[in-house]
Amino acid sequence: MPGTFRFSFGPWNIHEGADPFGPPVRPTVAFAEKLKLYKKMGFDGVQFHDDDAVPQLNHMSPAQVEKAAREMAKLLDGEGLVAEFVAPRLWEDPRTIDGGYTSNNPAERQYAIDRSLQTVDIARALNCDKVVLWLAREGTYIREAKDATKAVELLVTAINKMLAHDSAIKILIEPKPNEPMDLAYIPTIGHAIGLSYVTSDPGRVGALVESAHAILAGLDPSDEMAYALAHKKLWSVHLNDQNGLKFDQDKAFGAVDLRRAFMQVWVLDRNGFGNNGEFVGLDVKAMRTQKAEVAALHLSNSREIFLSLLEVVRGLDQSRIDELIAQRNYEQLEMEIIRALLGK
Ligand code: 3MF
Ligand code: MG
Repeated sequence: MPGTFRFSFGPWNIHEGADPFGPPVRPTVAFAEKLKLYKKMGFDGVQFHDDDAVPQLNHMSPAQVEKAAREMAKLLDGEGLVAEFVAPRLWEDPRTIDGGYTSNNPAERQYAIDRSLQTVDIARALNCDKVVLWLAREGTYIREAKDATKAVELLVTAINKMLAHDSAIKILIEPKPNEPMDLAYIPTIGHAIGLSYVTSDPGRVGALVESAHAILAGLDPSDEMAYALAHKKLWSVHLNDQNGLKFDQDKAFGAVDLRRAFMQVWVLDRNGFGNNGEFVGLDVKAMRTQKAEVAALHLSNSREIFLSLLEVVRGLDQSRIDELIAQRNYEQLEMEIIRALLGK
C-alpha cells in the first residue's frame, strides 16, 4: 500500500545561522512568525522541544507549565497545525554536562528524568502522543568514564518512568553515533530497537531515523528506515542530507545524493509510511550564507524534492523492475533507475 505524506519541521530549523566558529548572521524570527510559514509552505505538523512549547519551563510550577502548553495548543489550532512530537532538551542545562539519564551523578540523573516527565505532560497538553529522545550527551568522551552496560540499564530506567507516567505516550528514540559526544551509547536504529525490547512496554517504544545520523554511522538511511519498518517501529523520520563523515550538516533533503534520497522515498512509500498518521519530518538547516528573507527555502525545497522523488518512485514500471531482478540484470536496473532520476 502506498504511503500518505504530511510534513513537519521544528522551529529550530529556521535559525540565525550561528556556527561553532561564528556568531548569528540573521535576525531571530519570532515563534509566531515561524508558525505562519508552516501552512504557506505546505507543512501540517510542528516538532517541539519541551522549551520551544513552554519557554523557561525550569522556572515554572507544574500548573504554569500546563497552562502555557494549553495556550500553545490553542495557538496551533488557530493555525490549523498539530504537534507531531515533543523532545526533552537535555543537552543545555549544566546538570546534563555528563549526560542526563547516564550521568554518573544520581541527582543529575533525577533532574533528567523529572524534566522528561514534564515533557510527557507538555505532549499531553498539546494533544500529542509522541516524545522523541535524541540522546545527545548519553555517551562518553573517554570510555573509562562510564560503565557502558550500566548506561543501558539507566536508559531503560528513564524510559520506563516515562511509560509509567502516561499510559498513552509513545517514545521514539532518535539515534546518532556522535556529536556532541565522541561516542554515543545508542548510535544506530538497531541499538534503538534493541533498547525498546528491554523496556517495560516495547509496543510503545519505537524510533525516528534521521538521514544524516545514519550517514554519520556509515550506514544507508533507507536501510535504517527499512529495518525499523520491519519491526513496525518507524514512527517518524528526520529527512536531510550529509556530505560524508563530517560534522552534522543537516543539508536539504537530496541536496548531496539524490539517489540516496530517492531510495528513502521508495522505502517509505512502498511500506505505507504515514498511513497511521506518521509525519515526514525534516531536520534541515539553511546555509549560513543565506539572507534572512530567503532563509526558509531549505524547508520548502526539501519538501519539493521529496514530492518530486515520490513521482519518480510511483512512475516506475514494476513489471520491468521484476523482470530485471529475475534476470539478475542489476546493471540494467541501475541504468533504468538513473534514467528515471534524470527524467529520461
Ligand atoms: C541533532 C538533532 C536534534 C533532534 C531534535 C529533536 C536539534 O542532531 O537531530 O535536532 O532531532 O533535538 O529531538
Ligand atoms: Mg534530528
